[in-house]
Amino acid sequence: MQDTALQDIRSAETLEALQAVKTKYVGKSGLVTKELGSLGKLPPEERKARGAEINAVRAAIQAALDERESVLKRAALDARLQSEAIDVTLPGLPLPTGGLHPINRVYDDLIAIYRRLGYHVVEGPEVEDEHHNFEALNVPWYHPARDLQDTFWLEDGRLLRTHTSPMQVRYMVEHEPPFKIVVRGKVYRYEATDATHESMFHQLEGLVVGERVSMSDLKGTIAEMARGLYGPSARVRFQPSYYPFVEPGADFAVYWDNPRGESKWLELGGSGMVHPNVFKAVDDLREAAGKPRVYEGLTGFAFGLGPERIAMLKYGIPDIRYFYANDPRVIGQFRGEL
Ligand code: FA5
Repeated sequence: MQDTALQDIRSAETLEALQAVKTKYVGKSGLVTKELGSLGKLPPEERKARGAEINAVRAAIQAALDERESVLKRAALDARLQSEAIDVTLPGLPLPTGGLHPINRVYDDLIAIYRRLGYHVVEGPEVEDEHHNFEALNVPWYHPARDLQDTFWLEDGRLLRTHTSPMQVRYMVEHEPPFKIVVRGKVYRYEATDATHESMFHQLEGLVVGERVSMSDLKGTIAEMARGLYGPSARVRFQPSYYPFVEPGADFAVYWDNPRGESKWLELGGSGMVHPNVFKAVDDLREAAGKPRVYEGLTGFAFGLGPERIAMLKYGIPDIRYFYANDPRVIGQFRGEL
């Protein structure tokens, strides 16, 4: 029996087959177990020798079973590892990814241009006080220009900045000239919205202060920006305009060969030479903070523009309100492109 059992064990190819062999010989009603059970029928003098014999057979079978089991188990594990092996060189599954919002892309383009021109990029608070948003920018409380930018007021008397220009004041109070900065950020106006006007939108503000900074520096800078955005064919146009914090002031527009075939002058923003009253207000604030007056007598230019207008044309978005309605059909078009 031992030989046939060992033969059976050797030829068991799977753990299930081995289990069947085990049951056949050493299971509850297996052949060896039965032999042991029948010892009682033997004459007492034969029992001991026969018992030892069967136990030896059982031990040999059990040892063979254990060994075969560990061999089969290792083989099964190897097979599993083989079949479940991960090929790390296979391309991954395409997962839905986010993407940069079109306004951020336009900001990135603009900021890359200005960094190339040596500008620092700064940001400032969206909650402002009247002094920085209006007074220090030469817009006294009785000035009709306040009506040009209707304001969201907070209960504590502060406000949501209506433009990024208050950062001109904040930066100059903290830093000494010469410098070149651009400011990026959100601005807010209490106004009826339409296809080209939102109550929350963005601005990029520029400010350059130094000795003999001139209007032609301003024009050259805006032209450089236009060419950076739209290529060498871009042209810029300046038209006189009024902003209390600059003198003279000018609106600027860009014209270029638009691949969409809708070439027209794109009104981008306002600009001008920093008004002497702004420099004076800055020096007053500096003096109050124990800092030297360093701005009076200098010149500088400033500009402010809305990236929404650029993005609308660039991406063919007909209504500014689409940018912030969180409609996945709009935002989804910019997925994965970074
Ligand atoms: C200003 O806000 C001035 N601070 C710009 C400036 C800076 C002038 C420095 C001179 C020197 P204005 O209100 O025109 O100006 O706004 C500037 C630009 O913001 C506009 O040309 C337009 O592109 C954008 N803009 C204004 N209002 C809205 C609006 N409701 N929705 C979307 N974009 C707007």
